[in-house]
Formats: sequence, structure tokens, C-alpha cells
Amino acid sequence: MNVTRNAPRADIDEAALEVHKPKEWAAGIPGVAVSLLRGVEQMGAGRTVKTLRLLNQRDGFDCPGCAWPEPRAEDGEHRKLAEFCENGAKAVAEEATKRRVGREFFAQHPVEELHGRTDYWLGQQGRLTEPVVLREGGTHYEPIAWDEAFRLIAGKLKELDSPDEAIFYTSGRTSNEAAFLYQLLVRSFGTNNLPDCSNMCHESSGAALSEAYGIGKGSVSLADIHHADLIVVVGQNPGTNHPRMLSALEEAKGRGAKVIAVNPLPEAGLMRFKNPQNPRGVVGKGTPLADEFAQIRLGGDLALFQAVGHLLLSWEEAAPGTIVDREFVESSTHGFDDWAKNLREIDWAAIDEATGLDRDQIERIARMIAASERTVYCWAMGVTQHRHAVATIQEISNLAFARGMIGKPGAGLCPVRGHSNVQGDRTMGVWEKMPESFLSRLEDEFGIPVPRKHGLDTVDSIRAMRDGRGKVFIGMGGNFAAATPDSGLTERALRSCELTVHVSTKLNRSHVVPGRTALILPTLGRTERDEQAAGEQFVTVEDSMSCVHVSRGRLKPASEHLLSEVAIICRLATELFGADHAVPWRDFEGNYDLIRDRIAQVVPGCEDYNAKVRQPDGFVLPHPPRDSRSFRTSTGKANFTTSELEFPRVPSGRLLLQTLRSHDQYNTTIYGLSDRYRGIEDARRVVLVNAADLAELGFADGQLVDLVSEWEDGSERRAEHFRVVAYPTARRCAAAYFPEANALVPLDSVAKKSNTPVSKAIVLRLEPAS
Ligand SMILES: Nc1nc2c(c(=O)[nH]1)N[C@H]1C(S)=C(S)[C@@H](COP(=O)(O)OP(=O)(O)OC[C@H]3O[C@@H](n4cnc5c(=O)[nH]c(N)nc54)[C@H](O)[C@@H]3O)O[C@H]1N2
Ligand SMILES: Nc1nc2c(c(=O)[nH]1)N[C@H]1C(S)=C(S)[C@@H](COP(=O)(O)OP(=O)(O)OC[C@H]3O[C@@H](n4cnc5c(=O)[nH]c(N)nc54)[C@H](O)[C@@H]3O)O[C@H]1N2
Ligand SMILES: [Mo]
Repeated sequence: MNVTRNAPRADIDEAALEVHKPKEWAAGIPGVAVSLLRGVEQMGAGRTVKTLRLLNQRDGFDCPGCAWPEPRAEDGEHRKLAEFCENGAKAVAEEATKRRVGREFFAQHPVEELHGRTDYWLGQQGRLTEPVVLREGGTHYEPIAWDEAFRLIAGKLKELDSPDEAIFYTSGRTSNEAAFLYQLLVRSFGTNNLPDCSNMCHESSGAALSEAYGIGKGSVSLADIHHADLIVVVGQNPGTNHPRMLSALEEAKGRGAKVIAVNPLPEAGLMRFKNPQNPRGVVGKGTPLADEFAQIRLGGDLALFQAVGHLLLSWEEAAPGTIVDREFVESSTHGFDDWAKNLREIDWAAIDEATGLDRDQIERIARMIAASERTVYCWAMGVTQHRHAVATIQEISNLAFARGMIGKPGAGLCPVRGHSNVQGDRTMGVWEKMPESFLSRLEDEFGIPVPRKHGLDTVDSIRAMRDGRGKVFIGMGGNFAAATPDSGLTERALRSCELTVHVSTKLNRSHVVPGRTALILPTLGRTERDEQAAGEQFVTVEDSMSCVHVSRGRLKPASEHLLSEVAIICRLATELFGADHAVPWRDFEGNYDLIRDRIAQVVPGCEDYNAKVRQPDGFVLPHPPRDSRSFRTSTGKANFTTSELEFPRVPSGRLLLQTLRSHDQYNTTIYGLSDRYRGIEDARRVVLVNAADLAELGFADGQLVDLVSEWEDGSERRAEHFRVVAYPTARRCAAAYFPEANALVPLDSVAKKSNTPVSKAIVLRLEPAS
């Protein structure tokens, strides 16, 4: 059998949309079958077995899917034979595919033709095999030698009037070693312009938690989830985006835990789960997951948690010492009284409007939180991508602090990260505003001047390119053009650059919105063997729970012309700074242990890094609130935060739109057209709307519409030809897929304090299709 030779489908027939009843349960047998099928389709049968066997095992590679952690022996937990999920297998199949994009492909397809293709089509063409360049005025990408590519980039960078005219983006798949060297290159060059995907993702969590407890990361381990008695899952769709989390929830439930799910959509993974790794899982109806499903309105979470806080405080007042953990609050926190005062009186009418929930349910939720001795709060993009995201997360941390749910087993805060190494990239210094302590250590270690002026984040980078202040764009992975908001504007901004460079594994939209000159530099993926002068290398990554461990690719690289990310950075640096630079770039390229020795010197918590990562499960980075209830905040304590109630208002005749992921994509990489759990097949240009709203607005299920977004300044954005799907979402809350709907997100619609694009609350008008 060799189905991998099949050409990818040239055209995607969006008219073939099929809608079934949404699923009420997730995973189980179809999940396993789908993962094997996708693997065989892309990799062939032998390679599928070999690859999946190494996924998330100690001698294998870290899954390039999500950042959910693996079980740790230290915590008394065991890895399963198959420590992966359907969507992890798809992520691997996409990378380990046998399909190839070579020079013939680029000779056949002019860039402007490629621009007309869908993201799905582009991604399905296969792995990039050699460096290519689009020369100024050219119509096609053509091959370029690596050395010439590095000379071209270094030449353009040196021509700039200021290093701040260059922008260096990172996506969260980059290894710790590559991330550390990348930020070193960028800072040696003289700028802190290091935007990353995190700016669009969990930046709000980082901003909120740093103020609240002194570190921007979650405080729980996998064992804490297993031993919690209550898990609150807010604004997250784990069945699709973190499927292995379902096993953790199931295990906790097996021990008697309760689950509260807060979401405008009845996501299959939140309702029931069939664990394919568990004999009970594949038969019967599976495990019911959510004990309480709160079908909240988009952006209503701050209101919900303020109402819960209000109830807890009023019960505490009636029976002092029964709800609030006085000991913890008095010894370790700051600002409790102000918080309590703020929530003493609340506007129930506003809470009703914001949440759309009935008060009995809010009270039931508050009772569960009051009764719990070990609560874990998990959240993801449904919380972080709102204007008031930081305040919402701080309201969640207020509840945790009031009940003393920090730094004790089975309890804590758990922002569930996206990209598999997005957290590690930050730890390694990929951030436009790293603290002084890090920058001065970096300076001392290498004896180079390190700039202190804060750099540009993602949204500000787009503004800089739009305004002609950003002239060279370099992307270490990711798909900047498709992942960012305001697609039309962002595309023009990228096209106005003098040079765009993308270090990528696969073709994507960013390659077809080129600057005046453009380069695509193909790189090794996670799954592939990395041979350097000192022999075969491994890299390290950090998961969502601060565990740092080894990832070692084993497959033969997709092409003999690929360079590792580390090698690309080192060779560019050598071209840019000369062979006698203070940083030994050549040595770093040959032996990654030498990079790790420097990480050990510069990055807090990474002392003795080479030895610690070689321990069987790696090591866990220090986390003061979790480890010792100590808080490196401005007050030296865990801070309660007082916030005004805020929620998005929807003008009459309008809907509020969220943009989200289908079951068959990894961010901008589209695996297929099956949003299986939601019962939507063969289409991506769909908009999910509650049937009652459709009736009220005068639209019909299945109708073809244009989506028009309305922004505060009177501007409108349009995305054409979407099919309406009547769907049981919360009233007046619509949903469409990312990235097709990104054109609707105004660049200036950002979260306060984190500058994260508001991708989950867009004021939307439907119009019959033009
Ligand atoms: N297979 C797969 N895995 C992935 C990814 C992928 O694309 N595919 N992406 C990775 C990345 S980078 C990330 S960041 C994560 C993303 O993981 P998620 O955050 O689960 O991703 P989204 O699809 O954006 O889903 C947002 C969820 O929040 C809900 N929601 C939206 N707005 C609100 C709100 O206002 N309140 C509440 N309570 N809920 C709301 C939506 O209905 C939806 O269930 O997944 C990671 N894992
Ligand atoms: N409207 C809307 N917009 C959003 C979101 C949303 O929910 N709604 N979510 C936001 C979130 S949470 C995120 S994290 C961002 C994601 O933004 P990005 O991280 O920029 O986007 P990805 O789609 O993950 O990037 C995919 C590309 O990465 C490259 N790639 C894959 N593996 C590797 C590798 O190992 N090395 C290198 N060098 N390249 C590799 C491939 O070429 C692939 O095409 O999007 C954000 N944008
Ligand atoms: Mo993300």
C-alpha cells in the first residue's frame, strides 16, 4: 500500500459542506482510527508505526502538538505505551509526511498563483527541501545556496539605519537551544524586537499572573490535576486542543473529583470522554466529564467569577472562617480587603446580561468552589483573547488566593499552553521586554552590549511595518501572515518590507505575501535526526507545567539540504558578526552541549542544565508560589486585584463572534476538513449561530452570508461567502474558524495590559452573500 503518493486535493470543494448532530463525547475508537489513517496517508505504514512509537517516550521526541506534560516517575506516575493522542499523531504526520516541495514546484507555480490557494492546499504540498529566494521584481521563488542566502540577509540587516528596523518573530515550536541562540543573535545585533506567538496566545496569563503571584507560569503539576477534587475548565476545548488532558480529567474523576466547564459551546471533550488507552474507554458511553456545564456568553467570565467571589464572601461573612483561608490570606497575600469591598455589592442585572447564566447555576458553582479542598483552575484562549482578559485571570487568581489554593498538592492555577515549547522559548529570553536581571547576565556571560529599550510585540510589529519603521522581517517558524489579526492590513505591512525571511518546515501563507525580496529557509522538524560536527544532537523543551526535558528526533531528514534551526542561526550570526565575534557561533553549531552550558550560566533555574536534562524525566524549573508559597511581586505577597466589571456589549441586530480551532487543524496548518466533534464536515468557511438568533435576524440555516465586523472607530472589515450553520452556541455568540476569520479582527482591538488581539469578541453583522 502506498497511498502517500496520492496528490493532495487540488481544490477544496467548500460547497460539499455536511452537517451532522454534534458529538457528545470525545476520543475513543474513532480517534485512534483517524490518527492511524492520517499517519499512513502522509507517511506510509512502516514509518507511521516507527514514528508513533517514539512520540513522547523518553528516548524519542516531544510531540510537536500541544504543551500538555507527560507523566513523571518522580511524581509516582507512569508513561503509557502510547503517550499521544489523535491530534498529536496528526501533527507528527504533517511533519513526517513523504510529500515534498522542491524547485520544480516553485518553477511551476508563480507566487501570485500560490497566493490564491487556501491555507489547506499550501500546507498539504509537503515538506520544503531547499532554500529558495524571490528576487526583487521576480515572479517565482528559485533555488539559492545557503551561503548566498546568509550573505543576502546579513547584507540587508547591515544596511538598516537602526537595528530596531528589523523584526525577529518566533513561534512556539523552536527548541530551547535555538531560542536561546536566536535571542542572543537578535540582542547582539542591537534590538529587543522579539515578538512571538505568545503575544497572541497566553500573554494575558503571563501579565496577570506576574502581577498576582510574581511569575507568569502555571503552578500545578500533572499529579496536582490527578489529585484535585475540583477542576474548573474555562474557555478551553481540550478534546481537540489538549486531548491528553482528558485522560488526566478522567483519572481525577475516577478519584471522585468534580469538573466545572465554562464555555459558550457544549464542546464534546467537556461533556463525555472515551479513553482509547483504557479498556473501559472504548465501549459504552464513556465517562461523563462536566458535572456542571455553564454555557456562558463570550466575555462573560469576569462577571461570573466576580459573582462567585461575591457569594463566597457573603457566606464567609455569615459564618466567619468557613470559606476564606484566613491563615493564608493574612500571612501571604495583599489587597484582600479592597477586593472584598469591591465585591460586597454587585450589579446582578449586569451579571445576568454578561453571563447569560441563571443565578441558581452560579450559586451551584460557587457552592462547589466553597466546598472544594483542592481546586485547580485551567484556562486557555477563551479567556486570554478578550479585552479584559488580564482582569478575568486575576479574578480567577483572587478566588484561588481567598481559598488558599496555591502551593499545596492538588490545587493551583493552570493556564494550559498551546505550542509545545512556547513556554520554554520565553524562559530562554524570547520576549520583547525581558527583565534587567536576564539582560545583564547575558551581557556579562558573553561580554557583548545588550540593548535595554523594550522591543516590539506582535501587534506593534505590524504597526511598525505598516508605517515603514519595520523593514526586515525574519520568522523563526510560525505563520505570521495568517496567525495575526486584520489579515488585509497585515499582508500589506509584510509586502512593504524590504526583506522577509521564513525559517519553516512547510509551505504557508507567509511565504506568499513576500517582502520586496523574500527567502524561505527549510529546517529540520522535531521528528528528524540532527547530525552535527560532534555527532547526533538532541534539543530540550519545556512543557506547560515547567518540566524541561530532552527531545531527540530519529527519522531521516526530509531532505539532505535541510539545516537545523541552531545551524541556521549560527551561520547567519557568523555572516553578520564575522568569525571573530565574542560568541563562539561555530562551536555552538557543532555541539549543542556548549549552548546548554551557557544556558546554565544565564537562565535562572537552569544551573547544571546539561546534567539535569539528562535525568530520565528531565527536571522541573523552580516556581516560588508552588514550591514555597513565596511571591516575588511588588508587595512580596500574592496580590488580590480589584477590577471593575467589564464585558463586551452587543448592539442590537448584531452578534459577537469568536474565532476558534476546528478538530482538524493546528493553528494555521489545516490537516483536513473534518470538525468531527462538532459534526461539521468538508467546509471551513462556516459561521456557527444559535438557531433562535438566526430566526430573529432573519437568516436561514445553510444560507450563504458575508461576515462584516464593526469596530469602534466606525471601520468595517469583511470576509465573504460563509455558510451559516445553526448550532447550539450561547445566544448572540457566533463562532468561525481561525485563520479564515482573522480578516475580521481589527488590529487595534487588543487586550488591556497584554496587547493580545481580541480574537474571541468581534462585533459581527451578517449580510446575505454578495
Ligand atoms: N489539535 C490542535 N491542538 C492545539 C492547537 C491546534 O490548533 N490544534 N493549538 C495549540 C495552541 S497554540 C493553543 S493556544 C491551544 C488553544 O486551545 P483552546 O483555547 O482550547 O483553543 P480554541 O479553539 O481557540 O478554543 C477556545 C475555547 O474557548 C471557548 N471560548 C471562547 N470564548 C470564550 C469566552 O469568552 N468564555 C469562555 N468561558 N469560553 C470561551 C470556545 O468555545 C472554545 O471551546 O491549543 C494548542 N493545541
Ligand atoms: N483569530 C485568531 N487568531 C489567532 C488565534 C485565534 O484563536 N484566533 N490563536 C493565536 C495563537 S494561540 C497562536 S499560538 C498563534 C499561532 O501562530 P504561529 O505559531 O505563527 O502559527 P502556526 O500555524 O503554529 O505556524 C505554523 C508554521 O510553522 C512552521 N513550522 C512547523 N514546525 C516547525 C519547526 O519545527 N520549526 C520551524 N522553524 N518551523 C516550523 C510551518 O512552516 C508551519 O506552516 O496564532 C494566533 N492567532
Ligand atoms: Mo497558542
